[in-house]
Amino acid sequence: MLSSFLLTGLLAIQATAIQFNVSVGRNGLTFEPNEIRAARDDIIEFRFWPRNHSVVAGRFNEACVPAPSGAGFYSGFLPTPADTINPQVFRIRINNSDPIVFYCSQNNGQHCKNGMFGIINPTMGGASTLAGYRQLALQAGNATSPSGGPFGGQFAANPNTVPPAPAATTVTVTASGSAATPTETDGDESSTSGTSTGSAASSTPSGGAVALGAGGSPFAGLVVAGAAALLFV
Ligand SMILES: *[C@@H]1O[C@H](CO)[C@@H](O)[C@H](O)[C@H]1NC(C)=O
Ligand SMILES: *[C@@H]1O[C@H](CO)[C@@H](O)[C@H](O)[C@H]1NC(C)=O
Ligand SMILES: *[C@@H]1O[C@H](CO)[C@@H](O)[C@H](O)[C@H]1NC(C)=O
Ligand SMILES: *[C@@H]1O[C@H](CO)[C@@H](O)[C@H](O)[C@H]1NC(C)=O
Ligand SMILES: [Cu+2]
Repeated sequence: MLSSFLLTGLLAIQATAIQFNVSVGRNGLTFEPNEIRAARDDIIEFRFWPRNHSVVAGRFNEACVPAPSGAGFYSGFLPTPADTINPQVFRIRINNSDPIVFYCSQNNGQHCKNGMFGIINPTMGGASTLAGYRQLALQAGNATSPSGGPFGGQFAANPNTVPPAPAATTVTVTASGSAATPTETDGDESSTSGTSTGSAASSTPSGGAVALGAGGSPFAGLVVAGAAALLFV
């Protein structure tokens, strides 16, 4: 429907461009949303959360591997301290209605293999779906980052400078925070159950914002976020 609109309404393209905003690593090893229906000239803005993620345009027949011959885009890694969001966003422009798959190439925790990917303009079944890519990703080893620096997009200032207001779900949190202390010091997230609690704690600043507002203690923020992560699991 979108493509027929574009075919019949070329004059309307400029007026209808949309900016989609994708949270990178906000809730564990995730892109949110991870399915986007975008049209030519739309912008996808990737906003980076702790700890150290990237976004790479991939290929559908081989998971966690960059698109052939430098096509697509690569943000590079954007290390982001706990309880912050990265001051920079990475924006790409959509050139056509072809499906695009993207993934995070962080291998400390094998983010791609563990589900950190998304699709722009997925097909209804067939090869270009999240389910299809997931099957390949589960069998993948380490992800590949393109050689060299970022390409295929532009950096801009993040419109959000502090973690935004928390979601309402955090009201159910209780004081079961003993497992919430982050165990990593290397700046990367891990997929193992023991450390994913820690990474989830550090990558859920919305939960932290609740406790920071209520109790004023960064530690309380981690506890609440970690407990929220436990509930989420
Ligand atoms: C993306 O964020 C901008 C503000 O930075 C907002 O104007 C826009 O509506 C958002 N896009 C969507 C699809 O929500
Ligand atoms: C995968 O990446 C991790 C983290 O960079 C590294 O320690 C490990 O050696 C890599 N494994 C292989 C098979 O390259
Ligand atoms: C759109 O085209 C530009 C210019 O050729 C390119 O740099 C960019 O990577 C393309 N966008 C996507 C999403 O592939
Ligand atoms: C971010 O991750 C990349 C890839 O693993 C690594 O090379 C880089 O040193 C990391 N940066 C920080 C600050 O942890
Ligand atoms: Cu990642």
